[in-house]
Amino acid sequence: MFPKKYMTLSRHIREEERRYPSATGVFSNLLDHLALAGKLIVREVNKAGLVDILGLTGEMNVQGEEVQKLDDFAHQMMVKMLDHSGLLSSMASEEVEDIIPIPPDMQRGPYVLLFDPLDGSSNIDANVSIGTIFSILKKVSAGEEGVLEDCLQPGCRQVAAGYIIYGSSTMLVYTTGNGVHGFTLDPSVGEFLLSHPDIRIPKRGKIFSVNLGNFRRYDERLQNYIRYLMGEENAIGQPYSLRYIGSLVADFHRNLLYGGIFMYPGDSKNKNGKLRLLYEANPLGMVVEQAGGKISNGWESILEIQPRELHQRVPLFIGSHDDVMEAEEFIQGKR
Ligand code: AHM
Ligand code: MG
Repeated sequence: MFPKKYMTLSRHIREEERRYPSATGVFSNLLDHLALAGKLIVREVNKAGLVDILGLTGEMNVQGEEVQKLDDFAHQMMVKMLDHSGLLSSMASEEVEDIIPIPPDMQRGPYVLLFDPLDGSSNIDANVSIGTIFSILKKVSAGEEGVLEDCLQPGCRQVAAGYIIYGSSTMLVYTTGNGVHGFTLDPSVGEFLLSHPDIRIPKRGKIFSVNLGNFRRYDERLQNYIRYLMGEENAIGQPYSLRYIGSLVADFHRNLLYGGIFMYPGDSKNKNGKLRLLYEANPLGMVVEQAGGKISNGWESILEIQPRELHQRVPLFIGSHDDVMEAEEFIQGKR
């Protein structure tokens, strides 16, 4: 086998696919396209600090083109990279209201792609890590054209999911249901190289991540859980560390590697919290489960929820298995 340190993303996917005689190679192509979109997005993201030099969004740049907002740019880049891949029957993005059809003159394929093109984009100006999240489903409707029904499938039907994090380095983390693998972009050669094979999230962590500013809006059971985490009498015998970046991919990625729980609960103002079922919770849920962790809305696995609409929000508890289980026990009044 090729030495691990030189294992590129493409090669890894192809080697994985070779283990399944029925595999058609479609996945490899799809992930290649996503990786390329990620590289083009990070190229723009890295210029974000140069905004005063290159022009503010909405202004004309030196080439006489309007400078785009980065989340619009990321959205369009994903669409452009994927709509002519021949692999998809439709797409949906957090940035647009309706499903995105494949242009009439393009070939259609058996998959559906749901994505959040640039999650955490409000952090760009502060140079904080942000990311692109993706979820891949099989088309289930009859006919060539992808329809809403194809997008509104429960997360447990995802065939692949992952994210690209634009941080101190750029990483692509993905699963096709056979473990979770992380690749770091080597900018000098423009390749994602396997850096984190078979990621496993610790069974229990020492970190909790939540917007504590909303504490008074949480119901009593959730407040009790948070007090429990901050006390000495909890399962780890010391207060959990609070780590909250406010950028989901970055908060999730850290907790995936170090262990811990990320929460975006519902509260008295927003009953279902803020985060989206299809573009954020489901794909990260597949990743966390494949890494040995857990995802919940407090009552059940989010991956079992039948979505009703594209932009549905869901209370999110995700991370180390024992931590998410404990959160459920508090929320359900069992403790
Ligand atoms: P966005 O889709 O507008 O970028 O919002 C999503 C982000 C997540 O990355 C993050 O977890 C959350 O919003 C933070 O929200 P808050 O500032 O309410 O804590
Ligand atoms: Mg988002």
